[in-house]
Amino acid sequence: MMSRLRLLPSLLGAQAARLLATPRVQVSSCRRRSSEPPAASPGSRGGGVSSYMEEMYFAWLEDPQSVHKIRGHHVAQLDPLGILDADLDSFVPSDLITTIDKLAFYDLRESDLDKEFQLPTTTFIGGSESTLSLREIIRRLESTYCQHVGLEFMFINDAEQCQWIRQKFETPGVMRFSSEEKRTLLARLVRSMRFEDFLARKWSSEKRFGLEGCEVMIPALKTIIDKSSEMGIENVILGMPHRGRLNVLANVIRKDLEQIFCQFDPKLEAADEGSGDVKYHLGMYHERINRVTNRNIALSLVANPSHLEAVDPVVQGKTKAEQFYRGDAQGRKVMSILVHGDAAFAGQGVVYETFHLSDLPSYTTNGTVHVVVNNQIGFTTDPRMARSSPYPTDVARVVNAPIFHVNADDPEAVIYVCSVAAEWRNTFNKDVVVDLVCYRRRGHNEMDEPMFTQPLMYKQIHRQVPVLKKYADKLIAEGTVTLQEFEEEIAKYDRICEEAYGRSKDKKILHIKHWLDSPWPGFFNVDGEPKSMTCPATGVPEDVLTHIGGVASSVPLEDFTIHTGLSRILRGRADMTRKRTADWALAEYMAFGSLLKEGIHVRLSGQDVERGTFSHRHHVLHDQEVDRRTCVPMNHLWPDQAPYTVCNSSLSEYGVLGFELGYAMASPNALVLWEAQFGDFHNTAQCIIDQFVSTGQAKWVRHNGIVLLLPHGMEGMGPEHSSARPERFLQMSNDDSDAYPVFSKDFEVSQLYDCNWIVANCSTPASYFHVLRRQILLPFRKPLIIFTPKSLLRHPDAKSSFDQMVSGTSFQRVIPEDGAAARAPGQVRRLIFCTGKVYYDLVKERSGRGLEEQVAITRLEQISPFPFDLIKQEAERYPGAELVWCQEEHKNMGYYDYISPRFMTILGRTRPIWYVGRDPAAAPATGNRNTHLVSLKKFLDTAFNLQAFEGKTF
Ligand SMILES: Cc1ncc(C[n+]2csc(CCOP(=O)(O)OP(=O)(O)O)c2C)c(N)n1
Ligand SMILES: *[C@@H]1O[C@H](CO)[C@@H](O)[C@H](O)[C@H]1NC(C)=O
Ligand SMILES: *[C@@H]1O[C@H](CO)[C@@H](O)[C@H](O)[C@H]1NC(C)=O
Ligand SMILES: *[C@@H]1O[C@H](CO)[C@@H](O)[C@H](O)[C@H]1NC(C)=O
Ligand SMILES: [Mg+2]
Repeated sequence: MMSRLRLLPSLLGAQAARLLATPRVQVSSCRRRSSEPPAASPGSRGGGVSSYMEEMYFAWLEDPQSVHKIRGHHVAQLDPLGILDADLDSFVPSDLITTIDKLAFYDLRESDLDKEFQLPTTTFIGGSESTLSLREIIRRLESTYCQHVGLEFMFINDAEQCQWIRQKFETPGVMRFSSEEKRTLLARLVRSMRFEDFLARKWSSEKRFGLEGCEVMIPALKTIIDKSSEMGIENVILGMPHRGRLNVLANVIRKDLEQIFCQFDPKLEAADEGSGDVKYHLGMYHERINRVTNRNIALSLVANPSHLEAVDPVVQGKTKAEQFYRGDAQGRKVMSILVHGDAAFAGQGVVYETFHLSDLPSYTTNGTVHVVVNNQIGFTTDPRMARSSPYPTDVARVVNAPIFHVNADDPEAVIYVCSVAAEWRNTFNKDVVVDLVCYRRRGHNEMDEPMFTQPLMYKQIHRQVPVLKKYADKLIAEGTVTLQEFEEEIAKYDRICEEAYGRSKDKKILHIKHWLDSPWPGFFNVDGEPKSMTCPATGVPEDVLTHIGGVASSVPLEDFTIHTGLSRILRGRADMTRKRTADWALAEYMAFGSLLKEGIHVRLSGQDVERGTFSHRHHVLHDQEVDRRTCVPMNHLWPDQAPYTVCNSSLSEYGVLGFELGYAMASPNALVLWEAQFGDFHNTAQCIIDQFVSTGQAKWVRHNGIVLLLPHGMEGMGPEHSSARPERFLQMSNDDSDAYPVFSKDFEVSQLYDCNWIVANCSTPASYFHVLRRQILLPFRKPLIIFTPKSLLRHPDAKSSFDQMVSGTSFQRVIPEDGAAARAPGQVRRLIFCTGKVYYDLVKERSGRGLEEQVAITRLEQISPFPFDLIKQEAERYPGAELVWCQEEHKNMGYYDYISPRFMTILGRTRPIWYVGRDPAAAPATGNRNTHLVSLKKFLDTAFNLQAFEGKTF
């Protein structure tokens, strides 16, 4: 017996172990069964020092409780079907007293059950009583921890938080509801269920991913919102997958039913731009009065792609931005709710990435309520094949979030759990998970036959009484409502649906703009069109440049010691400013700084962006003497400037890019940039790029001005780090390669308006400066992808004069040759088009060969949308020249496949555009430095070999 008792303290955790050392509990009438009587000691009863044995007795008493708190959820009755164990294991922990025979584990006998014990002060099960019989203790613990609610929280490191949860659930009678509350709950269940029924009746063959089997999700979400509104929340941002989404739009967000029904009617013609999306992906924004709290509440559901969980970081980013614009630094006004499927929550890595953002200062939203629709199936896959963790929710344990499992067929338990979850979020400002253990009444969608794969489960499901009926029967039996009242409630909602359906029939056109998740009031005109179709010049007055240069090269705080290496860099910046030039880092400073001056918030996020991967940026200065004392000079430019945020992110691309995209979604008046550590790392965020950045506007109308900075390029650093895969971005660009464009007056802007995104590889700091500023000066928003350099950061020729940045100057999509060749274009034998840093190699090679008069070199700064107009001008200026495209990437990569048909189109197929660059290859670059240089030399040779293409046909 001794040995078993010795084990116990290790089960109790640090807090209980401390209690053990100073027992506050006294054993009242407990028979000691130890073979040895305790050493003659005054014991705690006597108030003296407690003996080891007494501590053991205390453990013996305290332990049944600890075990319930820690392991009760394993035996809780969570599955409404009664067939699966929510933790995938039917094992009953041997130390958990659930039945009388388990008493033996503690060397207790049945007769002990009626002994009275003094309750420790840490428990709440006694309510106002301080002693209970062991029988009653066990009963109460079971009813708290082992019935329809399974609580996982004892892993939380904070004792106060654990006690808070114990109080919420252990206190006797917490789950009692007033009849008013019960009637509201019933009415909400009626809406939830009858909405799905209505859709099923009217459109029996349409996919809608119904909520049947988890109808309780509607009252669950509404409870979370009500409770949060009561605690001061004014804006809730929701992200959720397909299941039950239409129901949420109708009954939680309260979108007009007729708008939803319209989406089912294929006869409607669309009235807006964009290809649209299926109805169960669209977003929504709605402001209304919360009927329970009588306060204003804004609700938005963020549009999302099919890719499960991809929307999670996007919702968090949007939430963070809404908090930022409201000055809600504590997260007391704006919060997010994320709904998940069980299979996706466990399986998708972005869930983990999103959790890891939850407590980082620049990424936290001060707590999210997660709701898992745990229908114990993912499409056709059983949980046992879908995860290795006991619960689908275990991922949340990494951030110490409490996890409340609840049987979805017990609506009152669900409502209680949700209200505690909302209270937790708004008390501790941390994440919390509600796991609704439910079932899926139909197949994956309404067309699917689930009996193929889950025959027994579905036999049980067919026998299952719907939760609405069960709950209505209960309330009728207890006399809370009458059958007649219940039937009237149903009839009332059915009538609402029918009427809306009638109205929806009259609609002829469908406005996707009703489905915007983030309205930008005032940015567009009333028809949702840009207020103009021109872009002002992007240069700024010289004194602004000089002022920013001054701040960028100084330390605005007193008594602040910076690293000597950094002093050198700052002196370099001062020097450049005096000489009226800017390098890459300084030009970026000036772009950001000038926008901040104009009231535009700038946020730069990504791994190590504060310093910059290549140690060129240094936006955050660190005091070398004082730990963690930092200074961001960019925030000391002007007293009334907009705030600048620069933040090193976690080591994530998918999560962080999604987050910044969501941040950019909230307002058009911010420049939001995400920088990859090296450009090619963007591919781990490919889902956000494909599903949101490239296609978001076409699917959901919402513009987005996010900027992706993808640094490095072909610098001989091996297969990785060399190419950010421009070919992929270009392939997804939607400008037509074969249509000869109409050159209107504002061709540049209208082309930008029509495109899905902008792709640029700048060759000068000024070009980078202008393209960043144009991003905000445009009367609409488009994502911008910039391939940013490494070698040009310090290249002596890659500097720009202030003359190229002052008022009146603008972004140049194409920088034409301006040397000797341009002065006598008729003599020019070859015109090389290129982009980015290879320009400098070409110029050097040309001058080495003395070919300045024969060969012209023109740079494309913006590659997509393709500058047809300027390319045409350039080509026509050199009528006798051979046209060459030169790139550093391999032939099957880079820009060639994109530019080649566009050159053909604009030249009317009269002149070929020859390829100069590396041969096709599988890997983006070689790992061998020598091979890199040899292949560079080889293509430079071809570029200036004026006979290279003689006699070749195209
Ligand atoms: C990233 C991703 N992979 C695969 C799919 C295809 N798919 C759609 S629903 C689904 C099952 C989802 O199961 P669960 O998350 O449990 O949600 P439920 O449908 O059960 O509500 C799958 C695999 C998807 N939509 N997204
Ligand atoms: C919200 O998060 C911020 C940033 O980490 C933190 O400073 C603040 O204290 C948090 N607020 C609350 C109420 O926890
Ligand atoms: C951010 O990363 C840079 C390295 O690029 C580092 O110098 C800086 O200290 C980091 N900032 C913080 C706050 O950790
Ligand atoms: C930009 O394009 C040029 C030309 O191919 C290339 O040398 C450079 O590496 C590219 N830059 C980046 C960052 O990919
Ligand atoms: Mg599921």
